[in-house]
Amino acid sequence: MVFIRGGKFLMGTGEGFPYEAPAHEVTVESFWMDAHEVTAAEFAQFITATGYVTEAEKFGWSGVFDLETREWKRVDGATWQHPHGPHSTANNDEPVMQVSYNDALAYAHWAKKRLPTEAEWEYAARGGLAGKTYDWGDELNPDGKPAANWWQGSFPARNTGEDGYIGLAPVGRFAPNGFGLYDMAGNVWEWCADWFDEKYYSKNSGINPTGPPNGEERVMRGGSWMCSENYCRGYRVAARSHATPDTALNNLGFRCVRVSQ
Ligand SMILES: [Ca+2]
Repeated sequence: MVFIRGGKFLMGTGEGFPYEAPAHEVTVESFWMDAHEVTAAEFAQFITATGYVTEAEKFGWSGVFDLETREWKRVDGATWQHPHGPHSTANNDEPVMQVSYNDALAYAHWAKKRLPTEAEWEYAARGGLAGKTYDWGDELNPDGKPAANWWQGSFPARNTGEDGYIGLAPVGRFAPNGFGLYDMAGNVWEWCADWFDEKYYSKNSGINPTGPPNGEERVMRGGSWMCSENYCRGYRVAARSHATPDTALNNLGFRCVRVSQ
């Protein structure tokens, strides 16, 4: 885990989607954060230790974006072990996917950690840079090269894989941000603890905000290998997304935090 020294920062932006505004001052306390997304190997340890059954396994199906047909599908037998469908196998060093918010909470509890608040997540993702579009700066392709695993080309028709990955990447293949955190942009979306409310930024107190008291969907941050310039641009550091707590997909994972190492 990486120590994130608390501080004050400008959360959100007025330059993205309306629910990313207004940019507002937020203070967070110090915490430790997983340097990379929870991997399939780490999740397997949790399953072995506890016998936990994920929601996708209980439902018998999950959401899969099919790279062949370029569309989202409901796929029977898609689980954390078979993230793209029953004929696929999770690689140990890839982020675990097909885990719901509830599954992520169960893992965090077992690991004696918790999910980051949305404010902690964005503070950590900014890596000490202020007011930048990406966690590495303002240029989409610094030095002419993609700095994270996202979708180059027009989603969903064309995927050039200029970053080296048509689909998912193992964790830690791109340079870390200023705090030493890997893949805060792209690869897989990451669950945050908060309920999602698109108007929350104009309501929160600015001191260790923990999100709205209730809601229907949870926050996801960071974007994924499916995010492109013509679509959600979810790899921007202020980008927000959301899903119901039982949602599991093959571009959605998580990482954990805790107050002390
Ligand atoms: Ca890619």
